[in-house]
Amino acid sequence: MERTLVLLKPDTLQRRLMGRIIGRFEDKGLRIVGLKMMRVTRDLAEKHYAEHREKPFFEALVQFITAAPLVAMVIEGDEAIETVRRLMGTTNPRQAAPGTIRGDYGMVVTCNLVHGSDAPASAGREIPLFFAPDEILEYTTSDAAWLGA
Ligand code: D4T
Repeated sequence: MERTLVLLKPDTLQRRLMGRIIGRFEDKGLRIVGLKMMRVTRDLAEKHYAEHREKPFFEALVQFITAAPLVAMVIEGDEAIETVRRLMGTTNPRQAAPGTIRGDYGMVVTCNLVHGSDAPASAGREIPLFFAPDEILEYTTSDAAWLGA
């Protein structure tokens, strides 16, 4: 069982797509074990996107992610990291496959609706940035036997 950090970025909330996008993860059979709405500070944004600090788009990215509230989630499931990344689609929404979240809802690379950790090491670094241990709930669902969860 794996855990991954998922962010519904500010554009998702501004465009009132939060319910539909959370539904994609639920429909797939993944389990949401942490969820909160928050306004990301500049300090947290810079930590979360530290690997992009030298990139030309870094400042615009930090401005965007701190501009309005977002939803942070911890999602759990077998191979949750890769499964979430597949549901999200590629980084540039214009090139993302139809049927993926970015492919169905996005047009702008900065405003690409969702974030999902890209590897176990990233998930291990990112989850504690956004969640205290007691904000993550241990539970199972009644359909777990049918979903390998
Ligand atoms: P995140 O990290 O948000 O899940 O996105 P990806 O894993 O799919 O893509 P990334 O880390 O390469 O980029 C992080 C973030 O930066 C924005 N971005 C990216 C941008 O504004 N301009 C760009 O040219 C690129 C490559 C989008 C996602």
